[in-house]
Amino acid sequence: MNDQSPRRPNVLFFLTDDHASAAISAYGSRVNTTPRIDAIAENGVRFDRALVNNALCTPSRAAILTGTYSHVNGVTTLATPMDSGQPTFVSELKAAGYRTAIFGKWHLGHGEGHDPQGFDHWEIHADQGTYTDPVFLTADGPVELEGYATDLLTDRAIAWLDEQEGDEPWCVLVWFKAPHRPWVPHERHMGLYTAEIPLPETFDDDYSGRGTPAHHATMRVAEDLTDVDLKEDPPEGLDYDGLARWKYQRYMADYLRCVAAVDENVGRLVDHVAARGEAADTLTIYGSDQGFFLGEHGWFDKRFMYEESLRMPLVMSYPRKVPAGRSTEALVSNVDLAQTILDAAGVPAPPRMQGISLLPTLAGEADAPARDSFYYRFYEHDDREHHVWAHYGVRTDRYKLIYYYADGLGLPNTRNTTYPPEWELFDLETDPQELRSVHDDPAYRDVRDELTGQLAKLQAELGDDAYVRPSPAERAAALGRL
Ligand code: SGN
Ligand code: CA
Repeated sequence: MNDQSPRRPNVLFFLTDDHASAAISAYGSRVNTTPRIDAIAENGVRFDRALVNNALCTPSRAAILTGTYSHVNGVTTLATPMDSGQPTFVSELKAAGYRTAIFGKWHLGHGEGHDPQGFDHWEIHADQGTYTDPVFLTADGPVELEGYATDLLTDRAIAWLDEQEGDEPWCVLVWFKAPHRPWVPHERHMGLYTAEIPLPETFDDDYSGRGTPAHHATMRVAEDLTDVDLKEDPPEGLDYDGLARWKYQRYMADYLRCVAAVDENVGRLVDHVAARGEAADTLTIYGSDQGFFLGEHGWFDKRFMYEESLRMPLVMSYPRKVPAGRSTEALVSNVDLAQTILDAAGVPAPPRMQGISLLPTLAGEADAPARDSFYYRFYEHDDREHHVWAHYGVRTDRYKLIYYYADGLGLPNTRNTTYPPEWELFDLETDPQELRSVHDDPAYRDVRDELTGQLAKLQAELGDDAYVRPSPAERAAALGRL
């Protein structure tokens, strides 16, 4: 291949589990540095408003792979495995001659109809996976490996790349379990983050400006972290605030150590691709399946449509076609990634895909297509673990409207109760931390009415139905698992 001829890019796609942009220095982290993730942004584009359609692992991964919203791909909750026969960017790339592989967290179900399809090769964690001595499920059965999962996945991806012969481009997904709960660091990182980690400004939030769901959720650093998360006993005699602060330090130190291992391994793989002489023609993507609360509002976990969990970190580079060193505030989405990758590869996207290719935005085109409003829906209602209520909503450049629709789509909730629906409206310009809903403020009546209309319009455009009920299979799955 001569250097002038356009080459279809390789795709190197890192996805982490629960990595908030507040723990990435390219996004201005106050708590850590991530030089190798930052380097991807420096060589390409940092997306400052990349939003997920449903801030939970399984649904977000299904949206990323299929380029569709949850009501289209059928993966609404953690308990709804994906029909993996539906078209994904990977299956389309493979059909177009790419060599394709995935290493790491899949979390979209196992067995016939749910195992990865469209991949030449797959080695995946069972469900959530483990940090140490992981078992990888493969087409030939389970394989037990000794070591630290973040390192091992990278080793396996490098080995697979080096086994490939021929000139066709490749697409490798390296989807880390880290830094998901219970945050188990490698020994080599235990010396990091021993100094005090600064608290986020909203750590002592009392939820007074929000509706019932924020009060009701059980994901408080002070109350809901367990022994497995904390790994040591707190000192005696701490009051509520003292205990909250001690737990925050414990939680964050391990979380950031897990991130340090990710950052190193991102670097290792990026360096390996460069050593293979493929840096210029590789589309490198780093993202996370959702954001995460790192003590903001006193919380860990995600699920809510609030900014910290709604926003995924997303940086991409593709030196042959994408100028270095830019950032964008365009409202982009996890649903856009499939079409972006296919566009870069010159492979047509199946018409059912519902996103927007980000390639024009990446290339810095002035008239790049963009959305002016974004649709979110979280389906698990009052789940057993964190008790977040089901909700949907719309986010625009300035505002966010959230509707907690309360009936759980007929899904069970653990307290066997229903709640009256509630609304929240945030003005992100005057209240970026979302501390005061202005839904009932007469000054915002017009904004509220406009957004309510916008929400209905988005649901109609995307084919979602506010009142749709789950299928019998979905309901059975939820009854068994939620
Ligand atoms: C586990 C975690 C939860 C987390 C879900 C979903 N608990 O159940 O805290 O919200 O996963 O996470 S744990 O104690 O078992 O770790 S997701 O990333 O898969 O959506
Ligand atoms: Ca996740």
